[in-house]
Formats: sequence, C-alpha cells, structure tokens
Amino acid sequence: MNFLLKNRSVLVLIMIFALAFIACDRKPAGGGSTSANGTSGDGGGKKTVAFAQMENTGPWRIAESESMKSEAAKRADKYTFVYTDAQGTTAKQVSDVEDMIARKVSAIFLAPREAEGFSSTFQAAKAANIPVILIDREATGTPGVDFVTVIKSDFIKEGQRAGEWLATKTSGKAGIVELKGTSGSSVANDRSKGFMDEIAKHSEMKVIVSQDANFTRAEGQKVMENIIQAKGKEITAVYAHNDEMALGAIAALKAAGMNPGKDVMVISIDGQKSALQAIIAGEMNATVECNPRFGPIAFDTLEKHLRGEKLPAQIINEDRFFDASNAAQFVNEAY
Ligand code: GYE
Repeated sequence: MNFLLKNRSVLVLIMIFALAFIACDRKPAGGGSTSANGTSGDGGGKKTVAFAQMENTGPWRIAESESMKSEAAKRADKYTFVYTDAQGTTAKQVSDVEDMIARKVSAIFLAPREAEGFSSTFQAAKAANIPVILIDREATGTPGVDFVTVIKSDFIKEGQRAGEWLATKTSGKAGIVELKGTSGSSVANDRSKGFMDEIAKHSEMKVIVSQDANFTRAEGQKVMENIIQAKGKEITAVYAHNDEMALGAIAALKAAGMNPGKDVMVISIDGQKSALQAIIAGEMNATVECNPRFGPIAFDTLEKHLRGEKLPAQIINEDRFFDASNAAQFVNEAY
C-alpha cells in the first residue's frame, strides 16, 4: 500500500512536470519569433517592434528611417524590428498598421502622414493591447488613451522662428511665397499658423501666394515656376515648410534669372545637408532645424512605457537654427 501510494505520487509529479513542460513550450498569446513569412510576436524573449513610415523620399525622411533602423539594430538583443513604407499614401499606412496589429507585434511606432484617418486603427491596437507611439507628426486622438504619446518638434514655434527671422532681415517688408507641406498633415497646418501669427505683427509683410507642394523638391520647383510667371518681381521672399521645397524654389528662381539668397530671401525648415550647403553658397538664407533622428528617443520612450513610467502627452525635441553665421560649422554633421 505504502509502495503503491509512493508510486502514485511519483506518477502525479511526473505528470505535473510533463504538463508544465508542454505549457512552457507553448508561447503565450501573440508568441512566436518573427519568421520570414511574417508571423511574429515575442518569441525567444525578444519583442517585435514595428515602425510604420509614411514614405521614404527626401533626406529628412531617409534620415528618420535610418535612425529608427540603426537604433533597433543597437538593441537587437531585445527587439526584432519590422519596417513598412506607405509610399506617400495614408490609406496604405493605415493598412500597414492594421497588418502589424494582426501580426500581434509588441509595439508600434507610427509617423502619421495625415492627422485624420487613424482612429479605428488606434482602437484596434488598444483592443489588442499594443502600445502605439507617434513620432514626428501628430494624429487626431487623445495621448494616453488612443496612443501613448507623441514625440515631435514644436511646429508652431518653427513657423514663428522663420517669420521672426524674416521680419528682422527684411525690416518688416516682404512679398512672400509660402510653399506648404502635405495638406492634411499636422506639420503643414502648424508651420503655416506660426508663421502667419508672426508676420501679422508687420503690416508690410504679405503672403502673396500660398500653395501646397507636398514637401517634395520636384513639386516645389514646379509650383514656384508657375508662381514666378504670375507674380515675377513682386516676390521678395520664399518661406518653404521644408528644405526640399526650398531647394526646388531656388532652382526655379535661378532658371528665371532671379537671385535667390539675395534679391529673394529663402527660409525654410529641417536643416538637411544640401540646405546648409545652399546657405554656404549664398543661395539660401536660413533654415530652422527639425531633427529627424528619432531612433534613440523613440526606443527610450518605449522602454519607459514598458517599465510602467507615466509619460507626458507630448515630448518636444529641442531644435537649433542655421544661417550664414553657423552653417559651415554644422554642415558635416547634417544628413
Ligand atoms: O519637415 C519634412 C518631412 O513630418 C516633421 O516631414 C516632418 C516633416 C519634415 O517630409 O521634410
């Protein structure tokens, strides 16, 4: 009897161990390491973290993507990195994020192309318990509810700084062309607002044409060519929402025999290498920095969130200002 009892308890023990072993071998919900065919989760102790980029054209965005990728590579012991490129289409970006949710990634970084269009995606991520951190642009929703937080520059301040600088350099008198970024983006709205608020303080500063050129050099050039045809010498300044459009405008001004940097002041935002080079060459006047190197702060913020730290609604990057006084000093470190 004693012998039998002992044997039974040994058997029970073996069964418990066997069950525990099976349970351990099974990954928790969303488990499984990333495989070539795309199913993923938190296998092998690593978390799969995804970045939904809106497009990957122009030095700013390429620098942002590179920064995210290289930071993920530095932390490769902890994360498997998934990257998607929506190629300039908000609808594709929404479906990219939906796919990430379906793959049960552990966290999503999103650089939203437009402010609207993501609310149901935020709900789906929330239901799946996947934190979403916005980087570089805002999207409509409540931080701490729809997404964790947003890391970005202060776009209104960028516009104000550009307006203030132009007012000083032109003694408050200018016929300005405004080349706007992608319509529907939080950046374009804020960069316009900040600039307009600032120049409203000067009765002889006027925006004579304001047009969307979608943040690209080619569109900046084309739009500027048409504006030069219509307005010619009325134009004494260009305010572009990014360096790429400013460089397009500079090409158009030069082709029309006008003198960018001298007869026509050119100021923009970003601080990419070719803009600093244009400042050094005297064809562009200034650019407000908007730092694209989000990798370190994005991953640090995610880790704070995973540790349960409370995060602010917005995390604002500190940016510099480049003009003829310091462009040469910073050109080598620019992207
Ligand atoms: O200035 C521009 C890019 O969202 C802050 O988007 C970013 C802007 C940046 O295409 O060059």
